[in-house]
Amino acid sequence: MKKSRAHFPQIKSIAYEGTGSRNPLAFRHYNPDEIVDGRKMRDHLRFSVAYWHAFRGTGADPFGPGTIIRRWESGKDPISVAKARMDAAFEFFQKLGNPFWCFHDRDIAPEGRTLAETNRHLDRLVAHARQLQRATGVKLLWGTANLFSNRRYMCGAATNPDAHVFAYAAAQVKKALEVTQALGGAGYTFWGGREGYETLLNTNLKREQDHLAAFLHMAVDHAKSIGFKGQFYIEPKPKEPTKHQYDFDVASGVAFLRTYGLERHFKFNIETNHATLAGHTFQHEIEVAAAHGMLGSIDANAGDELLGWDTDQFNTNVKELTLAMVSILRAGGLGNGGLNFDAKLRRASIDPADLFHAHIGGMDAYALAFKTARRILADGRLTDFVKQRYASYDSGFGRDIARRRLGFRELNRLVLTKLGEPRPRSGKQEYLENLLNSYLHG
Ligand code: XUL
Ligand code: CO
Repeated sequence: MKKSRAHFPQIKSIAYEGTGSRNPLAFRHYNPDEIVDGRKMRDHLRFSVAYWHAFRGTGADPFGPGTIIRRWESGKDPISVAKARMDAAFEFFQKLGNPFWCFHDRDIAPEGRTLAETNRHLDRLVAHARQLQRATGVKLLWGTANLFSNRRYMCGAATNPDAHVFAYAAAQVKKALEVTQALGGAGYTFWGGREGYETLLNTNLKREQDHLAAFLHMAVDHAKSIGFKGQFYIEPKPKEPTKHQYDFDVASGVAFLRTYGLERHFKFNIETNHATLAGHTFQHEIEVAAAHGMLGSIDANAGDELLGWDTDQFNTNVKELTLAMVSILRAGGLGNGGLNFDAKLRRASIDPADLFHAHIGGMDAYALAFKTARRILADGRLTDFVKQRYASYDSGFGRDIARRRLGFRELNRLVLTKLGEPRPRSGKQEYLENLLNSYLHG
């Protein structure tokens, strides 16, 4: 650990200094040790850093190569570079104070010439990660496999028209699951990668979905056979990289999992920017998952409403996050999931300190949202309003409707003989928007 401390020499550990602080490298709202409902705030929010953005992102875009140059990337031997990068990452985690991290297999170790060589590289870096986890106390929130960057996966992995590619992907995920287990991962994520299509001219949609389900069943079976107890997540995204991704949004994910008998084994990892791309709010996706008892974890980021792609920005929109937090807390929290910053620096944010500013901002925004959401729920006016709105289903014929004890015939008779014309009642949206603002801004 001594050597690794040199990677961010200019930055000290980030402390909570409260809202009076003018120190940009301090938390103003996130106080990890503050006890809320008998638990530390760090254990409520379970922040995680995404290795792929924070330590593999370079600021590259379709118009130019990377702009973000890191000192530890300069070595010649790829394994030594991977180790130095990981040292830098764990120094960053320690200074930031995030209790968790997440990675793809290929983020942490380079591919070799064969799968066997790739696995050997991975084993060396996993051994290194295990040491660093032990030394710092940082834990793995979830692992995953990169089934989308290599050329072999250009037409998908589990949905590839070539069974050979399916088999290769299966071998890769087998190893990724074992590695996640070896590092004590609390979960494992399946994001769709290139599981989708560009054109139906060359695609058998039904077969591809059947194959994806077969793949996920194999993953469930393998996890069982090795005793991996972590939570499996599906991370929906409607498009990008493919024109149409099969795990379009939470609702289509629920339908897919139920159709193929997989619903007991999966929850959802909901990414804010993916919700935006699907034409939903973040809160909508959380509510749909919660309605099915399948809210798992969050990829905490933001998109740009003016752009049609995954911009993966750090989210500082406290209003959006407060509404999300209301829904998360109402659903009973994230359990073994967490808030993983699947977010990257802008291309021009090239200073090492920018990586801290980005995560501090995201953590503070979530902490403030968490506190505000708790106030909203404790105050109860919003909850009561919604409860009252549906009160007619709590008794009498309304309760009989909800319990499916009445049919059209009975209701028809009831309306004709007794109820007559309903009296419309205001939805009061503007009043509620003002109420929300009063919690946010006083
Ligand atoms: C891509 C994305 C992924 C997953 C993990 O849009 O969100 O980084 O979170 O594979
Ligand atoms: Co993500």
